[in-house]
Amino acid sequence: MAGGAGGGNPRNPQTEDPRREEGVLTATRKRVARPPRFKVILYNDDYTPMEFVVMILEQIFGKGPSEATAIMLAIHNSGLGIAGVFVQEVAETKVVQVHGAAEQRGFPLRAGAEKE
Ligand code: TYC
Repeated sequence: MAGGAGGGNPRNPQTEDPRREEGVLTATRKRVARPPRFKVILYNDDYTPMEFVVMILEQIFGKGPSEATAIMLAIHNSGLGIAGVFVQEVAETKVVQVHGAAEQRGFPLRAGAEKE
């Protein structure tokens, strides 16, 4: 059938479905839960090497070298910074990974997860 199933205007599929008529859309649409997001914050200290923080930002947070360096320097200069934003379980796992990697090397780097 020309114009697609249902015969509605293919450029305006809202006209095809009676549940989507004007004024009804918000009343019938299923609400999709959007889970809260958590910032993973890295804190500055005087002992963790800059290169190690950059490596953490690359390996655990998936940043490229220039963004990782910029975030590390912002933390170094301001005291803390956001490494990434995730759902709670992922954020908490990243915090554990940061602490594990830092402790393995004997560095005092600290991280925390904070609800947005
Ligand atoms: N301040 C550290 C140094 O001068 C570098 C550093 C940056 C440490 C960021 C922790 O989260 C941090 N070696």
